[in-house]
Amino acid sequence: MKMVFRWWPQGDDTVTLQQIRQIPGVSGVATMLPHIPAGQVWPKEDITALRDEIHAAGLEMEVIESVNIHEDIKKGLSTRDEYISNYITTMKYLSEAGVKCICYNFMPVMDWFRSTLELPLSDGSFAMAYNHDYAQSLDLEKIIHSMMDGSRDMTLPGWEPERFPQMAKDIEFYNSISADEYFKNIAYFLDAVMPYAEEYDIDFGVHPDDPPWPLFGLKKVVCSAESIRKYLSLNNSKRNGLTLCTGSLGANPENDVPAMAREFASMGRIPFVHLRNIKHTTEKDFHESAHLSSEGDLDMFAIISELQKNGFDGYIRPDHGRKIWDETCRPGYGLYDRALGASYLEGLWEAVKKSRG
Ligand code: DNO
Repeated sequence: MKMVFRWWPQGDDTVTLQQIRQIPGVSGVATMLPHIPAGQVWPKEDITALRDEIHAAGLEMEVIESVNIHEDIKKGLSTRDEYISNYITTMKYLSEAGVKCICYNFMPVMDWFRSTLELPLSDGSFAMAYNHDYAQSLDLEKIIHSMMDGSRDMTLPGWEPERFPQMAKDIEFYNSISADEYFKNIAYFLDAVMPYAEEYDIDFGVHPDDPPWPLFGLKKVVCSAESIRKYLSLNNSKRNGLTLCTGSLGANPENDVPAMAREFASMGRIPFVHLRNIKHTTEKDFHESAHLSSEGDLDMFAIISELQKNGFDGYIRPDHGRKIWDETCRPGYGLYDRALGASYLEGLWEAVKKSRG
């Protein structure tokens, strides 16, 4: 297992590589090139410069989160082949720079959604939260405002402003195609890319839909054990794997996250894990919590035990932290609470490992 920490380059992060280097147990970052729009080739020299900057700080760059998928690929348009070919070229350059794992998602139109980015908790910290009735009452303009208002002028992953003008048309398009058609578009992408994932020695981890239920009329593709089985069986390469995001999947209390860790790790299909905890206030309403099992509804000990028992040997990162100690930071991605999370998770990992002999 390698512990990594998400980090944005080019001054788009309040956290520095030097700070990350001092978190015990963290060997590298999960990062990306934020200035390259989805669908374009990532220039080799930009990748090399990023890798060199990270190496100079004493960290590794083995995980990329994310190489985003162009909407034309998701929509299955005739232009997709060019974007797929660009994607494969980017994979080649990343592999030459030492990248071993790519986290991506196949969510239509928008990535994750929260109704509040700074909910005050009783201990004086702030966390991201989701209220289902409120989410359902929003029109597109309000959805965008709701995310942007809490962003503190930093680009939220998946909410890059260049996506906004197209969003209304995209939602309409996705509502007009069937789930089967959408899965065919996914399979087309996977069939094109997986042979190169093998050749370039890169594991792919699709990120679950967050939250894991239909919202704004959009289809959900990775939201339950059954849908994950379906996604993985679209292409049987071992490289076609899952990013087990415990907070995303755990938002649905019907999802048994330790059982998912067991099933998909034993298949060798989990290259990357996002560990975070959430606390439900109703069945569909929740706020994010500190990483500890005792602070939320997810049993981190059980999840880590299942991963270890079933041969998981990939990357883990502490996912979203709360905003604590008056930190000014990107929502969910401050230094302090994620560093506490990393240490807690390292401790759990060691305890499980030693108790198993
Ligand atoms: C949210 C993240 C997601 C994730 C993408 C992967 O905080 O976990 O934005 O990075 O879905 O493509």
